Amino acid sequence: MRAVAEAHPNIALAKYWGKAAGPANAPAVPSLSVTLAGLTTITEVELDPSLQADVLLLNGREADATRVTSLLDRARAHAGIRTKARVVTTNDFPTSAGLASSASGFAALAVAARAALGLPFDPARASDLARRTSASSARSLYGGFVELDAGDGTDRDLPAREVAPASHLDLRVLVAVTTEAEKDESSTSGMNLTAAKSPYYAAWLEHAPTWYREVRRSLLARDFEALGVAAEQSALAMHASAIAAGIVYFRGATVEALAEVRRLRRAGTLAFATIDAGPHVKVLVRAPDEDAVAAAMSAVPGVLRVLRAQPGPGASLREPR
Ligand code: 2P0
Repeated sequence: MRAVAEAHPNIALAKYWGKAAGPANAPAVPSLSVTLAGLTTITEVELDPSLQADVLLLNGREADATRVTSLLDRARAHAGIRTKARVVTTNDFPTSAGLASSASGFAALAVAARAALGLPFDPARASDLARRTSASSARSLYGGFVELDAGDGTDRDLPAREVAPASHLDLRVLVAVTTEAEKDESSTSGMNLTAAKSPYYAAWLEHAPTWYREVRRSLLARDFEALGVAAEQSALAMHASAIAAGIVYFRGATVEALAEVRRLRRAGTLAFATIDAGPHVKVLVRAPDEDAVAAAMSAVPGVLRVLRAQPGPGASLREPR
């Protein structure tokens, strides 16, 4: 009746942007991400027969439970149980600001909800469950480097899968935080507007699989430079397609941080940028360059602070307190 799970955000190296045709919230393009240690969501699900509707407490405040209920309804249908739930979830990093808190949130929710309903721990089943509410969250079920295929227009199961373990590459991800404010355009609405209005969306759909394949190849070859080049291209092309539809996630400090990453590269440091549906810049570096690049990014005008993360574990169950 009660279970607690923990999950970590993931950062896509090859981006998902746009949904496949069909009802199942499947991506239009394949993506490949790294799950991060050091940033954590903890979610408790408690079934409570006295509740008339699901209740969500997000970082101590009651929040809209619509998407939580969509995931819980699927899990409840699978378990043959109708009881509503109280969901208490906390992040130790800024929520809703392009740091993929929805990814760790729905991954933790899928694991905790299945356990509270008496279903066995099963990462693939939890990944498919999470994906149907938030596609990027499917990748946070697994640790290390993780991929998610594009949908094929059917309702078949589509879980993510591990490509390589966290220990595969000595990658560090430095998150240059540019604002504490919540973003004004959600990922779902941003990508749907891009699909509807951007003259470059077709070009994104055409080229995204090429960057995904190059990210995958260079990752498996441990070719950090080729990986960084392809990851940065994937992110900038995703944003270019969105910007052409009027969806601009960048702020001034985002552009300053991008310029600093390029300056570091000209000076001989292998640093590459990726940006999600928010204004923060995530810098990909190798472990020996971490301290110097973190110091350089901290000095960029408008960068508030720099979070440090590295490849980490997938979602798991915890002992309820
Ligand atoms: C990604 N993003 O691959 C891309 C890059 C943000 C930018 O997946 O509509 O919350 O819930 O499936 O998964 C964030 O979007 O979107 C995301 P929905 P989601 O990480």
